[in-house]
Amino acid sequence: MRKSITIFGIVAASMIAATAQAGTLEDVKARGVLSCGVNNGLPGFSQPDEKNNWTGLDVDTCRAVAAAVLGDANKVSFKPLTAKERFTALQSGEVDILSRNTTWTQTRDTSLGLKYAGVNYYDGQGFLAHKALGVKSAKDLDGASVCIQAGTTTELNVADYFRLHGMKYSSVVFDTADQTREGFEAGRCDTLTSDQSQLYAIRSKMADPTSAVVLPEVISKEPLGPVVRQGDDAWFNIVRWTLFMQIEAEELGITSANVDDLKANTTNPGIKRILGTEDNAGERMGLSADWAYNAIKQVGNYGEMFDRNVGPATPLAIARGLNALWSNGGIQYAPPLR
Ligand SMILES: N[C@@H](CCC(=O)N[C@@H](CS)C(=O)NCC(=O)O)C(=O)O
Repeated sequence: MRKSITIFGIVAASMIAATAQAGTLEDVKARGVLSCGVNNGLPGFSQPDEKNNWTGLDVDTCRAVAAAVLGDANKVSFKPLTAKERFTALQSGEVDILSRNTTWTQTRDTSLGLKYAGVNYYDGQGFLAHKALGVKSAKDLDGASVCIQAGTTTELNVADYFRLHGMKYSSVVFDTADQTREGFEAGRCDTLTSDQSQLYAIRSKMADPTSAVVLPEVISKEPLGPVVRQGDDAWFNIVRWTLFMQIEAEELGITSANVDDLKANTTNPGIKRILGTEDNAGERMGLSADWAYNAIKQVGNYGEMFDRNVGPATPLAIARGLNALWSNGGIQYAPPLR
């Protein structure tokens, strides 16, 4: 008897916990707007213009989910968050998705009550150094002072890197990206370290971008992607499969420009399945049959999203590299959408 009460107690407690966290899909539908936590200003990833129009790869990752769930990529409210604020905002329910250049690590996956839904950008940590310092490699940084942003994976990576190479450094820690850049520009440190994609963005914001160089070493793996709360698998699946679907759409050659034509005329079973004219993947996630059509039409496939925001034709001019499809020399790979 006692045992069964205990068991019942555990079951009941875990059911209550699950109920309290579940229902994000219903909440978003009832609200009519998706709440998306983003960086407060990182060119290529998330940035508002003077009319508070947000653009960027992380922004588009949320827009695609809004299009899939609500049929409208504009029904997103963007909540700018600092590195320190980001996880609390998601845990507390202030945002439905955290899409803020956030690295997937084992610690974060296991101790924050959060879950990474995928990787929208494979990054790695690097160094930006004053050109006047004359260093050509990170291995020349013994004794350097390093500007770092608090609350990021970069702090531990830099400690590991210097220890591994038997070098010394002193850290100068700031709260925001702008303060870190200003500290670097003001000569508070010899080098600034952060995710490589961000180094180019940071350098582009400097008064004299030619006075700094990005060193060649990449010292860590920084897989960045959207994060959701644990305990809501239905919502997790939607965020995960919207991103996978965009990757699969690129592989199948479905773009925002040809999606209408393909929807009406294609005989390709894989394309029909995604576009909901055969099979109904949307229904399995509590969405309409045109969930993917809406996201591709309004936001595009993964490659379009990459090119528009960070690709060679943008000021960041980042090559696809690791972020190319697996069939094209990269590691972006979506499991079958069936
Ligand atoms: N990917 C790393 C770093 C993410 C991060 O927050 N980087 C800083 C360094 S540039 C940033 O984006 N700062 C923007 C801000 O807080 O204003 C992580 O998840 O910890």
